[in-house]
Amino acid sequence: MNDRIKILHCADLHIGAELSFLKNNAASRQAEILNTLKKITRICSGQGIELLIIAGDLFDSNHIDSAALTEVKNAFAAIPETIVVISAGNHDYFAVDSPYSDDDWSPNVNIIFKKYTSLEFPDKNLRICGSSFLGSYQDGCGKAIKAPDDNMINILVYHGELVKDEKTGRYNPISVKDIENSGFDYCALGHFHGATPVLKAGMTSYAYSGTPDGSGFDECGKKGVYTGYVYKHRTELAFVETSSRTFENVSVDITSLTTNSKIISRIYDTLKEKYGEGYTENLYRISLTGKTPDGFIPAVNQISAELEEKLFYVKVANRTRPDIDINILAQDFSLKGIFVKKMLEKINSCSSDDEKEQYENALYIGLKAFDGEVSFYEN
Ligand SMILES: [Mn+2]
Repeated sequence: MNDRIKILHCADLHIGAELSFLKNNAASRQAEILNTLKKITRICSGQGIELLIIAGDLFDSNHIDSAALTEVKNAFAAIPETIVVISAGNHDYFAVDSPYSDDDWSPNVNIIFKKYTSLEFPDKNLRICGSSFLGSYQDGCGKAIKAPDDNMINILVYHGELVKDEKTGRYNPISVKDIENSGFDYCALGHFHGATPVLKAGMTSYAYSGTPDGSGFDECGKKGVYTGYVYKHRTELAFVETSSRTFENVSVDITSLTTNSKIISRIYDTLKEKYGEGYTENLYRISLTGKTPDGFIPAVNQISAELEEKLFYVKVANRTRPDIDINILAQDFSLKGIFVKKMLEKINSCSSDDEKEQYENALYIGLKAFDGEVSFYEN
């Protein structure tokens, strides 16, 4: 009898997301994300994965381009030995007009089309319970999340938010208590795009695999999937990177640099050091920080344009401060002095860091205005 099952757990690929912020690169990034699914199915065939779990939001919506949909179906049809289980997430929730209602998915594909249901694969000694979204929001499954107490390997495939108290979430909430009481051997979770380690509550292991390939600057760093074995009451799973390139927020201190070309070299040096030889392939949001000599403003548009010749995607923002003593300025009996004094009062009464940063920006842009140097697109 099978005492373990070899799985690959992924979720939240969001195939078909528009990614319009990437402008000219949006279409190629969409193609890369589709390609990452093929990479995943190649891992399945190459490593003899018995069960491929997709824990929701495979698609970004139910209106998926038919060519992309065909490619997805073909990718699963190409791994007939692997059982594929797909749950529908809040983005690709199950409905009569969703791609999951099509009747031409290959026989190895099992789509969960209920809020909660179970599937059995007796020859693998495997039971899978799954939960799919039937709309954009969904109450949790609570006490229904329960595996029979038997010798089968019991796996839960669940798209939803992990919460402290299941009454608080709108996205099919599940609590650690629910997991602890569930009796499953592994809970494969989807919805949060950052991977968690494989955690344990009671006898049940659980993890978010996160998205296999990022699609925004809120999803920085390496992305991937979990692969390995699920046994009765334990797992042996490892995180495998699948991202084709990464999103990175990077701060570059340009204190004491006074030309745009020196700033550009500093940026390249920083990226090379942090991300190694392949650094040009990533997507960067770069913040210039530090103090600049009074009167010098880095030309972010020019810097961006030059960086774009080498980097796949880059956006540069100026967060530097002029190297001036603001408290001395505030004592000045001039309109400028009064402005600085008033702004410092505002800054000191701010209740949050975000608010403080906004007023600080206003202060420095205001100071530049006194010198007549503010351009329309100040950032
Ligand atoms: Mn989701």
